[in-house]
Amino acid sequence: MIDEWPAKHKWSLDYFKDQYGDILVPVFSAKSSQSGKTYMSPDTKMRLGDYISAIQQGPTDLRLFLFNIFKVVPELKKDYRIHTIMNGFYNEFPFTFFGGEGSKVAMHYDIDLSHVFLTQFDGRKRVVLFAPEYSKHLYQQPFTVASYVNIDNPDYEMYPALKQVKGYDCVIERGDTIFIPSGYWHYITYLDSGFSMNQRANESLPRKVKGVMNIAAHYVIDKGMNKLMGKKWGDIKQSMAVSRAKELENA
Ligand SMILES: O=C(O)CCC(=O)C(=O)O
Repeated sequence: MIDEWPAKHKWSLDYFKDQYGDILVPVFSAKSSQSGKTYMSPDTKMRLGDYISAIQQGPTDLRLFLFNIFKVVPELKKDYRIHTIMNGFYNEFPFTFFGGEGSKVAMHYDIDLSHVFLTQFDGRKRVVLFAPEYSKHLYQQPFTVASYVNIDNPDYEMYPALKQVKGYDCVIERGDTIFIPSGYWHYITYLDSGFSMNQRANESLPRKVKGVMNIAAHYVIDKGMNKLMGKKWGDIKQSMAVSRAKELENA
């Protein structure tokens, strides 16, 4: 997918550290995916160079997430091309994702229901995918695009419907692009420190509308209730997810 891009041979953690080490970036830790006041908020800001040095030094959960570096450094746009494999690419939202060895991206699907083309530039990443049909089996957290299950250490007693799930398990490395179809659940583990960039496409108007409604439910209802009720809201959502999956347990 990226043979024609200058970025294929140019971009690496060291290159970004040398060239753009001074820019300030929002850094997330694993805390940001837990219920409560800090839900989906960055923990701190750091210089990109310091952040890259930190992830190169060893395992850490610090991540740059949905970071549009191209807004801060527009000259980087010269290094990649918008894919032409299908219609509907959003030219203005190429996001980057950085993480250290051992970082995990909790199981989720993309809230706007775009198709995602995720390209790896440094390090390796394990990507596990499940089809949207498995949302109940994966105990989707109500009003969000997240799941309660931990597939590294599955709790089949708490989440028995998970036993019926089948998915895809693969590793991407420098130069690879993985296609994540709209609504597919993905769980990502950084096998090395590294980074990737995604391009998103949505060629369907009904799916775009559904995506906007997802965003509204998440930002208005879920974020609001997290602020108002904190952990209690988290408990309510978890029991909703368990009762939704009950009907599947004996299927
Ligand atoms: O690679 C990552 O860190 C996350 C990527 C992701 O979740 C996405 O592209 O939707």
